[in-house]
Amino acid sequence: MTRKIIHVDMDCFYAAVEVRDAPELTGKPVAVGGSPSRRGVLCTANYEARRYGVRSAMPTATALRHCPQLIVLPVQMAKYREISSDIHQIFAQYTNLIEPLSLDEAFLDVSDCLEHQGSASRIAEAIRQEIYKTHKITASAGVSINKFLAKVASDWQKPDGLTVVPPDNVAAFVQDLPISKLFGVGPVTATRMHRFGIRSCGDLLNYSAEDLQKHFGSFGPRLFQLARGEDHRPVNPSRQRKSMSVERTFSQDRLDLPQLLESLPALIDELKRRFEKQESLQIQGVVVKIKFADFQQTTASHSGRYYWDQALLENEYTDLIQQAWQRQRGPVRLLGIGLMVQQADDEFEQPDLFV
Ligand code: TTP
Ligand code: MG
Repeated sequence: MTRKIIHVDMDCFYAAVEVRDAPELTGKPVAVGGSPSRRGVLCTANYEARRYGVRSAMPTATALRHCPQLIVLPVQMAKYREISSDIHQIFAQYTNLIEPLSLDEAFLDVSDCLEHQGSASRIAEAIRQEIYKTHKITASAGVSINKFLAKVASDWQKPDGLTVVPPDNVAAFVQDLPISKLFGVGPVTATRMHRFGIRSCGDLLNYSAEDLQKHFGSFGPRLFQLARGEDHRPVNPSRQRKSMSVERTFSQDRLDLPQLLESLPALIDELKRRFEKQESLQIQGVVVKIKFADFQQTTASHSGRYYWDQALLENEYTDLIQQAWQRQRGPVRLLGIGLMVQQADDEFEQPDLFV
């Protein structure tokens, strides 16, 4: 049966929220991120700022060279998280099959949804309108028969766009699609493909699955499918993320919160070394673990995408440690901090066993 998949992605999410809350900034280049004096990086920038070449993950100092009048606002994760969970509630009016990818992005499988006579395009439009009505920020959405096409489509007419790729348009849509739009094709793979003269999915159609496997290894069969607009991955509401963590058992229990927090910078340094050893890891969340002197253990976590920004992560961990510590307020024997991570092209490492 043909599925109906929607991908919703908020437009310059953090920046949009900040401009909404400070209307005098409307029309000005605005970014959200760490301060240049603390070697911070930008989480995102609005579309006005992007015109100057300002990009996500760019060091704030560099961004200010591109655009000296750029207004850089601090990150307010708690605020974005709250809006994100409200938006999730809007999705939940239409389906339970929701796979959040980050605070501002999710896949929805609306194949069985009866609202709007089951029209996925009208459901997507209703969701976009509802988000705008309640939060005064815009979302873009893509609608198609699978996750790959829905995701590419949501990006097609950003910001504030809706793009629908119906089943009979799939072949034409992928024909001219640049290979850089495929999950798992980063700059390195793209350059290799360009050397073969492969620029669009249409160019890939000339290669057999065996050829692609020979040239691109285990990714080959995926390429073969993607070039044909095929993607069988289900929308998975409970996708597990891998984690990476470091912990420390104290030789003497930490008696109060300030004492406990003293050990945070060293743990963050250690985590950073671990994180930087692996290439192209995306951070999907942060987590802390506390073991009290009586061996009771508790954890607290925040999900959401992060770039490695020391000051921001320090804030997040401090917040979580406070949260977790409040539960028992006693001496602590162990503190652990971790990241939920995903390989940038991990999308496809998902076992196809579910299919
Ligand atoms: P994106 O959807 O990637 O970006 P965006 O919403 O800012 O812009 P676009 O209009 O192109 O969709 O990410 C959503 C938010 O998550 C973004 O506002 C900032 C944050 N973010 C990080 O902090 N780190 C990351 O690695 C990514 C990808 C996003
Ligand atoms: Mg977005």
